[in-house]
Amino acid sequence: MKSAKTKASSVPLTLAILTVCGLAAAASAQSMRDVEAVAKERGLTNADLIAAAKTYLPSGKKDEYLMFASGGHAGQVFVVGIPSMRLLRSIAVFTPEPWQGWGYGVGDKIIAEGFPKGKSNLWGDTHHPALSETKGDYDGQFLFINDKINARVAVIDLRDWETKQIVKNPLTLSDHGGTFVTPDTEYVIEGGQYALPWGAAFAPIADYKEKYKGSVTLWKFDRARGRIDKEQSFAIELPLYWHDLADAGKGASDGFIFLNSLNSEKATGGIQDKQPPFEAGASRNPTDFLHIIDWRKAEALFKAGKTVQIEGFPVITLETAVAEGLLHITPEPRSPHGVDVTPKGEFVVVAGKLDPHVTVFSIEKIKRAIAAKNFSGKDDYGVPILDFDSVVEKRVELGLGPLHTQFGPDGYAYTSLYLDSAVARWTLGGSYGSGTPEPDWTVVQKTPVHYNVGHLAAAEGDTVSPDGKYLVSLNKWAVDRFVQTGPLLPQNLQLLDISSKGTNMPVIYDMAMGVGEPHYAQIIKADKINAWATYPEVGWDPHQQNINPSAPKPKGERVERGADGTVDIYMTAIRSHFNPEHVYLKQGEKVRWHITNTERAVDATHGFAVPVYNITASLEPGESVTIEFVADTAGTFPFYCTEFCSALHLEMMGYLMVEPK
Ligand code: CUK
Ligand code: CUA
Repeated sequence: MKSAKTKASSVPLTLAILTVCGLAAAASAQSMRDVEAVAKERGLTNADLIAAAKTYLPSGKKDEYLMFASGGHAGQVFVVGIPSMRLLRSIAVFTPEPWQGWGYGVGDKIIAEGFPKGKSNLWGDTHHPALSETKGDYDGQFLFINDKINARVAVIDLRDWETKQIVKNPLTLSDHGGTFVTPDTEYVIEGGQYALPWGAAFAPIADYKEKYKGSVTLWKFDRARGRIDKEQSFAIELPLYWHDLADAGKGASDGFIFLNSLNSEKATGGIQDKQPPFEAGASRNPTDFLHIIDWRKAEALFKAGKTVQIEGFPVITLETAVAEGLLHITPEPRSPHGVDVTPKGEFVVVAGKLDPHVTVFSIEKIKRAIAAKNFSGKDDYGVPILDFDSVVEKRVELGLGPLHTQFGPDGYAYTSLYLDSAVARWTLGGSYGSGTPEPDWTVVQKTPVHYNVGHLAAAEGDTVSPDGKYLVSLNKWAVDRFVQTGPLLPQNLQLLDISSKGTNMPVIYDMAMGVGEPHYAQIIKADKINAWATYPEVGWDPHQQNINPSAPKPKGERVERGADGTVDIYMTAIRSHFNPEHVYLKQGEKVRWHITNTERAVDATHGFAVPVYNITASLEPGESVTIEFVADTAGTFPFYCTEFCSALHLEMMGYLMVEPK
């Protein structure tokens, strides 16, 4: 196997320079000499120059793809342009973020919708973003993301890139098998992770087998409203294994959810009492269980009312799931992590962290085994176990620590190798086999990455029509790749060029991500997203995605005191003033401060910030917001615009004067 380490190739330097400049034979001798001089001075090889030419975007040129990456325990989403690997935006989700004005007067109610057990919680642990799909392809309309720490799911509208909804799962804390969408975004799947008593109620570990539960939740998505419809959502009780990643079937496997698990040992840890720790106890068995769930059957049962209410939420019990034949399991080796469905849906690729192989299951064989009741037994909960040998298509040895798999358009699959710190390109068989020059089910190339890769994201690489071209390796460690940034290092996101077949799959860019730990990411063609440049009309309420008839308008600025003692302030913002500029309140008054940015120019965003009161808002052109607070602190407070919006931006201010009682 050839190493793809980017070292000087045998391409003559001048040829590389010609490629870089795109000048072909007409290139002036002078510009060739200029490039040669820069390359020499900076110690750049031919491969470096080619990588630069593939990734560099001159000022004003735009990226071909957008990567929506989770932010790990930063609790946000990060959006990166490809191939430039420039961080274009963060999208505030579970964690307040002052620049976007999220959680400091605006968005607070959405964040609070997701508070667990009624307690304030101002961060999240985002893992798996899911772009909305139509017929199994990204449609660019919505993005979903899970919060692993508190089992929450957020909905982001990709017209204005703002979080619109956060739902808290009432059954559990900690989810990991989310978010994944069914092929037409009928449901957003959220698999739980660590087994817990329902509602995370108290139960001693001695009651583990009796009281602790597993579950997967299907959140119904109402595309017209752009919201999850909690009333049409339900969950399925699962054995108390720890559930890990999930994927939705498509094409040949449409209608199924695949959810893998660990800790089939039902280990309960207890290192402090000299019991085997979880890390040993939960990885003893050579296999765990892949769960195969027929979600259409489950939906029919839910609609027929065959659920029980748990924590106020409809749940199909494990007993019902088994009796109705909607849940099957099959062994999967060893300490499984990733489960990924191939583009046409005919195979399911499972990677076990402690097994050098990926195991490829065939949906045809799974369907046949279910129909023929070809079971090798039942687990402790009566769930039928499909005979392993009769559902496996192939086991392909890739290397150490395989985790996650993505796909290309041509029959290639790409799997991250955590322990090897490499990305493996290998060939699928079946109907994909003809797309590659190499034989089916073989490793073609392993490109080293720096270091400890987790997920991979290939361009549209988990859809029904992957694009190929680019793949990003989301590496957990950076070690020696960047200037030392103190003991806490950024993540290293490495861009690989996967446009050629065979062994040519070089790393062409290292991007330092110093704001969070992206787990998963999805890469979408940039022109599929129709983002607004400004809000459609002045007085737009982003929460309703509609015009707010009572939004402040020019000449309608005023302060009104209601009979109930609530003060409504109607304010407009335009370069370079707020109106009104003087606001008097009495200590203790309840305030609703409405502000409209009446600008129509692209990028004419104004900020609005009030000291002491912990208020900061970002008002994009046309946007209208309402900030509610109690004027509990007397004093004089200069409020001002936080965006440098014009030459007289510093003058865009006013005084809030709160008179003491
Ligand atoms: S997980 Cu982080 S590398 Cu949460 Cu998808 Cu595998
Ligand atoms: Cu408006 Cu600065």
